[in-house]
Amino acid sequence: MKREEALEIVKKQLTERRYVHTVGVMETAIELARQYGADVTKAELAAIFHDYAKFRPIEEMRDIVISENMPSELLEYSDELLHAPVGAYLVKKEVGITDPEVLAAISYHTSGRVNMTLLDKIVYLADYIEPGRSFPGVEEVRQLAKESLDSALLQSVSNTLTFLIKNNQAVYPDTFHFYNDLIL
Ligand code: DGI
Ligand code: FE
Ligand code: FE
Ligand code: FE
Repeated sequence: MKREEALEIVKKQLTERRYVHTVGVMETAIELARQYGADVTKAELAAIFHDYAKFRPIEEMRDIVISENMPSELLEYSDELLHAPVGAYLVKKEVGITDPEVLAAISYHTSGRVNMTLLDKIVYLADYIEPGRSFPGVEEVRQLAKESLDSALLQSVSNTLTFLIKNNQAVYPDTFHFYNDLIL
């Protein structure tokens, strides 16, 4: 699928602000893929569709988790987690993207997981450091990304965990597993 076609499809699913974020993730993912030797076309496609389900009604996403036998644990944690695995499902069903590597990168872009592939890592990091992001500590992660993919990821997951704990939010097990995988 051509970039223009993919962007046109995703634009209809998003707010203007979220679309601008998506283009930032796309550009950043392409740069990171070139830098770290990942498949640039797959990185571009996964980045374009990573937030495809971001504005789906929560009830629709919860129903899909149940009907598609996704981990039922997902329903116990923040609703923010749902758009990643549900997005991968909907992108396959509604857009016809079938590449399992692309779908996995979409599915794990919010939580991470153990044994992240290079493509998973690139989409996760691009989502965190794209130029529109202004999290505390994001500039440090941008600098680390120039030197080491895993160092940048460790700093970004660590920032996310700190944020969740400060805000009294539960940590999804895959997020912890991703952190442990990077630090061990
Ligand atoms: O969709 P984006 O805003 O571009 O970014 P994202 O898909 O990385 O989602 C970020 C949100 O997900 C943010 O509000 C924090 C939340 N989140 C990430 N990991 C966890 C989490 N929330 C909980 N409760 N537990 C997690 O492990
Ligand atoms: Fe997201
Ligand atoms: Fe993220
Ligand atoms: Fe995003």
